[in-house]
Amino acid sequence: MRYELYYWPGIQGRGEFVRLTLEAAGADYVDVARLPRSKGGGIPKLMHFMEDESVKRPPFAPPYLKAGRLVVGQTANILMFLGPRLGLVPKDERSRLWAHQLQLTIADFVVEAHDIHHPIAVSLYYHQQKREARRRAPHFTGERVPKYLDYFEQVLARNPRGKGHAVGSTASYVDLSLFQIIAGLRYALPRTMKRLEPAYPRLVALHDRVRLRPSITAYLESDRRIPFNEDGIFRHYPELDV
Ligand SMILES: N[C@@H](CCC(=O)N[C@@H](CS)C(=O)NCC(=O)O)C(=O)O
Repeated sequence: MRYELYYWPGIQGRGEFVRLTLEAAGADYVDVARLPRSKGGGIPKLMHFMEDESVKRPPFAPPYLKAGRLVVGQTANILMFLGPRLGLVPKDERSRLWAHQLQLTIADFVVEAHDIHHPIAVSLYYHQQKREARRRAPHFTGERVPKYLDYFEQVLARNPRGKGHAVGSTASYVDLSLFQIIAGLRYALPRTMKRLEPAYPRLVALHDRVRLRPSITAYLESDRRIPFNEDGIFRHYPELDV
C-alpha cells in the first residue's frame, strides 16, 4: 500500500503526527503537496479533495490520508486507521480505544498550543492579535501546559505494562505524538520548558527514546522533516514564553 498524505507543504503542523507514524513504520508514502506540480503535487492537489464537488466525503481540513480509494481526515482518526496497519498500536480493542482517547487529548492540547498565538481568530495574523496573545500566554504556560504534561506523565507512570510507553508494552503512535509535543514545546517555549521539564522525567525519557529510534533519527535528519517555523502550530515568540 502506498499512502498519500495531504498536508500544508511548509509546516510540520498537525501533519507531523501522521508523518512521524508513517516514518516510524517505514511505510511507503508520498507527501503529496510537497511534490512539485510537474509531479502531480502542490496546493491545487491538496485543495481538490476539500473543494471538488465530485468528492462525496470531503475532509474539512488537512491533514488527510488517502489509502487506495479511502480518504480519511482528522489527525486522530488517521492515526486510529494507520495504527493497527503499521503495528503502532496494540491489537486489542481496549488498548486501541485508550490510544485514541489519548490522541484526542493531544488534539485538544494542540488547539490550545495554536491558540496562544491566535487567541482571537485563525484568519488574523499574529501581529493583529498580539496584545490578546500576551494576555493569554501566562495562562497557557502557567496553567495549561503543566496540567496536560502532569496528565501525560501520570499516564506513563500508571501504565501497568510499564517500560515507558503510553499504551501497553510496545511503541505506539501515541508515543510518537508525545515526542512531537515535547519537541514542539521546547522549540516554542524554551524558558518555560527549562522550568517545567524536571517534573516530567518519564515524558523526557520517552522523547529521547523516540528520537533515537533509527527510523525517526533518519527522518529528523532528512529534508522530509520540515524545520519548526513561525507559520506552524509551535511558534517561537519570546514575548509569549513567560
Ligand atoms: N481537528 C482537525 C483540525 C484540522 C485543522 O485545523 N487543520 C488546519 C491545519 S493544522 C487547517 O488547515 N485548518 C483550516 C481551517 O480550520 O479553516 C485535526 O486534528 O486534524
